[in-house]
Amino acid sequence: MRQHHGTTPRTPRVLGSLLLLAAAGAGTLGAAPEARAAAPAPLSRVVPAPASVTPGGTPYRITRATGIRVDASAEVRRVGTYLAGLLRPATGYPLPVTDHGTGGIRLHLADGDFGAEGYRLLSGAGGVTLTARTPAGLFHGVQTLRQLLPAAVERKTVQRGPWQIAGGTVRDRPRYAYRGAMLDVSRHFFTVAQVKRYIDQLALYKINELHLHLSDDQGWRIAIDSWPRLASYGGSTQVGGGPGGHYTKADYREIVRYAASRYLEVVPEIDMPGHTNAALASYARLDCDGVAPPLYTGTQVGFSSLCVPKAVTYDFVDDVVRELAALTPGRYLHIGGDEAHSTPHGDYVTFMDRVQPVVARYGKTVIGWHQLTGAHPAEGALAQYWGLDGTGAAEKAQVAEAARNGTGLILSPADRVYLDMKYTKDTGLGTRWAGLVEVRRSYDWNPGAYLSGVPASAVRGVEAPLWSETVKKSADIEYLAFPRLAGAAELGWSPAATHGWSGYKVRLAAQGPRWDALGIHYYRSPQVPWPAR
Ligand code: NGO
Repeated sequence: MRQHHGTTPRTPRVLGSLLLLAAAGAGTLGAAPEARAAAPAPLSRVVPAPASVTPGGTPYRITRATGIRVDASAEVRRVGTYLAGLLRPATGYPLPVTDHGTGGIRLHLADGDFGAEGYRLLSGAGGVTLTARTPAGLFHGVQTLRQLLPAAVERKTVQRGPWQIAGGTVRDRPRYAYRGAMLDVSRHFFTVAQVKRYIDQLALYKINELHLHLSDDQGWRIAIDSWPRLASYGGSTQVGGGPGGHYTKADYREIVRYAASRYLEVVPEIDMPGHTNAALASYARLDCDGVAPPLYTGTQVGFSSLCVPKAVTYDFVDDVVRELAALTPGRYLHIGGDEAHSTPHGDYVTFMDRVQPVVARYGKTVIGWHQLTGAHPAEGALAQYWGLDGTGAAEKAQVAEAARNGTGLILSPADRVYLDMKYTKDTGLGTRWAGLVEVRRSYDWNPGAYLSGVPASAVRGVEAPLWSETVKKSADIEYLAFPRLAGAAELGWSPAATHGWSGYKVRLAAQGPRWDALGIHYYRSPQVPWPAR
């Protein structure tokens, strides 16, 4: 049967009820068949789970006549235009964005108890109103609205409706301000287009921080004008010996701009003093012995170090941090600090004592991997915990003590939210040094109570890192990220009271058809009751 393209059906009435039923709700004539059309998704069927849902009343139905009404503000209009862009291809409706009229979908800024990123969604027969204090809140509300529509709304060609949103109210705001995902663009390089694709996927789950791991032993990925060989030579390969690549400053600004248009802040990371072979290979004068090592395309860690006693090391750090800070409208600059196994501990502490003030001088807040807590974390610094259940008690205690002394924590426990861990022993991609991490294990933990001795207020959020030793293309990113990324997003956004695997797995299952429609290549975990394809 020819696919119906969402216009008014003109011929099928004579063909009998069967055909009418098939076209149910596709156009404006089919009043009777609509009774058979799928009921709208319940307001609670959203990932991350909303803070509160009050269902009730008549659904709103998006039709050819629906308009998107925005406040007279350029930024609200941009969010409205983004929403229209999401809905137009599959609905085939014009969905004009206007600042007048009544009904339809309204995006509205107002004071209220929304916080910096919260929103309220009110849905009824007459329309849907999203209200927030900030455009970011409206944007997150748009993601909720999007998930309440049938998965087919994500397709790029006209689909059958009806496009209904259940009646009622959603009141929502995040548990944590920091909800991140990290992409390692060093072990394998990813193009601007690939990063943008991932940004769009992150936005669907209200992730608001994109951490880019821009340098490591295998590749330096960001142009630094004062040290040009970092990118031109240090970026010229990757794990396995491929061509690598790097972002020009224009490329990088484009990533930052695109991320901002999806309300994500980019957190750039230059990993130091270890994980620096690409830099050491590019400039012999950075090496303690003045001899540049060859480029590295393997996957060992812990063998490289900047030369802590040399003055040129701090010229290098100053130049890199200054140029990177100038490209960064965001608050943070990540200085790595993990696995500095070839840096003597005293040197490590000296290095961090010198480098953290450089970050501050250029107006940024330090983030470091949690080994930073073994030095002297600067005031206001955040430490990113990447240990696992088996991490030694002394190391955990050190992190907890830093947290009690004011260091904020971002939680990325490797045996929960490292997206590069294999799901099962048969997963073709990824590694298993932190164990096998199936979807349930990834979801079922509480960031607020994860590390003992840590005050709840020290936990600033959750981040899901994706290291790319085995990850070469977007389909690889997606297979490892989905479904686990959605769980990490929920841990970051949803109140602890909403947490529960039995409810989550049902909401997660409903994302499957959406990922299919979006062309996201995901792992169909047997733990999740996916609808049949
Ligand atoms: C570790 C290591 C990375 C690896 C990753 C692989 C951290 C913070 N340092 O995490 O270099 O790529 O594991 O899972």
